[in-house]
This record gives sequence, C-alpha cells and structure tokens, in this order.
Amino acid sequence: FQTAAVVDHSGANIRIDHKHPVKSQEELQAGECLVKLDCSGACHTDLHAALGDWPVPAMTPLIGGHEGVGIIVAIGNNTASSPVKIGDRVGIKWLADSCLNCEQCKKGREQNCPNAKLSGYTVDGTFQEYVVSFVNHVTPIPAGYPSTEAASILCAGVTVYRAIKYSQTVPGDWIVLPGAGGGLGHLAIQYARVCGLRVIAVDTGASKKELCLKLGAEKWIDFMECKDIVSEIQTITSGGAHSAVVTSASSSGYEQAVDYLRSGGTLMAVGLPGKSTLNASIFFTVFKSISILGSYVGNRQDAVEAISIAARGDVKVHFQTKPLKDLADVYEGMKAGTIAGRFRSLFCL
Ligand code: 8ID
Ligand code: ZN
Repeated sequence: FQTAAVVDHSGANIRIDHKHPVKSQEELQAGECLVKLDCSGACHTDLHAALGDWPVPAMTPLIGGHEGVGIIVAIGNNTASSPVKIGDRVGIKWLADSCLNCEQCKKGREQNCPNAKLSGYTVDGTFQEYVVSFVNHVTPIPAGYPSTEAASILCAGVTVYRAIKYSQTVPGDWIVLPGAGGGLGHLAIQYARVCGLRVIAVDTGASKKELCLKLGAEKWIDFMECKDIVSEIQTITSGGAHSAVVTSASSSGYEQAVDYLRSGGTLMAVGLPGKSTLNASIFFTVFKSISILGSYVGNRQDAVEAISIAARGDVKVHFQTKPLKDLADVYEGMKAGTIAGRFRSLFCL
C-alpha cells in the first residue's frame, strides 16, 4: 500500500488515501514501468482536472500530477525493448504515452496522438508514491541534476520551451509574456533569455515583479495597474513585439496580443482557460500578417532539450516543498493567484 491524493469526482475535495494499492510486477502490462517517485510538482492543469472545468473530461476517481521524478523499480513482463532499465532515474510528463506509429506521432506531434495517455488526466498521475508509466515516454534525468529541480521542467519547462522554440523569433527580438510570474511564466522568462530574446513580463503584484526582473525580464507591466498595455508595449518595442507567449490561466492575458504585436508577429497560445474564445480582430490579424498558434506541451525530444538546458544551470525552477496532504491548500493558492503563482509547489514523496 502507498499514500495517494485522490479526487473521487469532478469538483470533489481531495482525499488522502493511505491505503492505495501499488501494482505488482505481474499486474504491469508490457511497455509499462513502475516508478518510485522522489517528488512531484503541481501544475495549474491539475487544478483544472480536479475541478473538471475543461471541455475534455478527466477520468474519475483521479490521481492528478504530471511533473514527477523518481526511480524505475519494475518493468512489465514481455516488454519487447526498452530505452530505460530498472534503477534509472526518469521524469513523468503530461504525455504519459502515445502509439508512436500514427501520422501525428511520426510527424513528431506525439502529444496529438489520438491514443495519447495523459498523466493525471486519463491515467493516474504523480500525486502518489508509486506511479505506473511507460518505458517509451519517460524522460531520462541527467546524473547529478536534483529531482526537485527537474520536476517542474517536465510540464511547465517543456511547455514554454517548445512554445518559444516555435515562436518564430530570433535573438534580439522582443517577446511578451503575460502570466510571467506564474509556474510556466517564470520559466518562460529564463528560456527566452537562453534564446537571446528581450522579455517584457506581464503579471501583477510586487513580489512577481521582483521575481520577473530578477530572472531577466527587461521590462515589467502590471496588468492590474497599467491603463493601456498596448501602447505601453508599442512604446517599449518601438512598434510592437515580435511574439507573445500567453501562459495566463484566464482569457484576459490573450486580449490585446494581436494589437501589441508588430506585423509578422506570432501569438503562441499556451494558457488553457476552458470555456473562453479568443477575441482577436480578424482584419488586423490579416492586415498585419499575424500568426496565431496553439502550443501543447512537448514531445519526447522537447523534454530532453528542456531538461538539458535546465540541468546545465541556465533555467531554475522556483519552488516550495510541501507534504502531499497540503495539496488542497495549493489549489486554493492557485485559484487566488498567490502561492503557486510565485513558486511552483513540489511534493516530496
Ligand atoms: O501545453 C500547454 N499549453 C499547457 C501546459 C501546462 C499548463 C498549458 N498549461 C496551462 C494551465 O492549464 C493553465 O491554464 O497554462 C496555464 C498556466 O499554468 P501555470 O503557470 O501552472 O499557472 P499559474 O502558476 O497559476 O500562473 C498563471 C499566472 O497568470 C497570471 C497570474 O497572476 C499567474 O501568475 N495572470 C492571470 I490568471 N491573468 C493575467 C493577465 N490578464 C495574468 N498575467 C497577465 N495578464
Ligand atoms: Zn502541467
């Protein structure tokens, strides 16, 4: 038996189950591995899953979590070939598994595989001591890189790394990051700096301002205080930003992006408010040759690259550690936009 944080139905309070079963060697399917977790990050997506506020439903009862790092302690019998072995330290990301044979997988868009399995959403995730994952999709963690540092790279880091990679920017360009003080956003600042971009951080509050500027943002805009974000950004950038990577969990972060991008600019949609539509001027999207792209986590290679950059010390997760029993408090903090906005919460297991 083990301890797990269970949500029995959408919107239910978290139940800490100290007698949750652990799969035995015989119960593991071919291709599955059992990972004894060191720690797991908590992402705003886990809150969406617990609340059931997305148009694609999560399974219930649900064990959330998709930023786990731990050691492989068993591999399913009859696993034909495995890129990892027992004793390896690996990461578990949102994309737990994909078929690797469909058109999407073969094009490198594994996250869009019609048979994708999602950790903490369609299969049990990392808010438990032992998680069942999949040998082909776990991410090897470089020796010497602490699990606590690596955990939140597996969702927040990979996601913003890929979004910046496909943002059609080159070194020296201006990038706007609405949500910059959040879990995804504070990593986006750092990956953007690694790519040689000039960062305008948009979020709210003195502590997020301090964090964003410390992490390398050149300019700060408080979206609660600034009266005209569009003209402010146009002034700073002398005519508009080259890209915006929006990681706010509400639709408001998206609202002015088409207006403050310069011609040829790219809006990368990352934050996932479940029920909002994107309100953008069709005329100016065309007239300014704006690209609007959705960016959804990352594939196996994106994960390897994002981890490698962070393991070399160029990107650091700001986190606070908590016991798993405090998960409910973390969700409250996320709803209020306080705790998790500034520090990724991490459960050591
Ligand atoms: O693959 C993906 N696209 C992906 C992967 C992982 C997470 C998408 N997400 C989604 C989550 O589901 C969530 O909707 O990204 C969103 C952000 O996740 P997070 O970074 O884990 O959330 P957070 O730590 O709460 O940070 C959100 C920040 O947005 C700010 C808040 O102050 C907070 O710092 N914010 C908000 I809410 N409205 C804003 C606005 N109008 C804003 N910042 C600027 N302008
Ligand atoms: Zn996530």
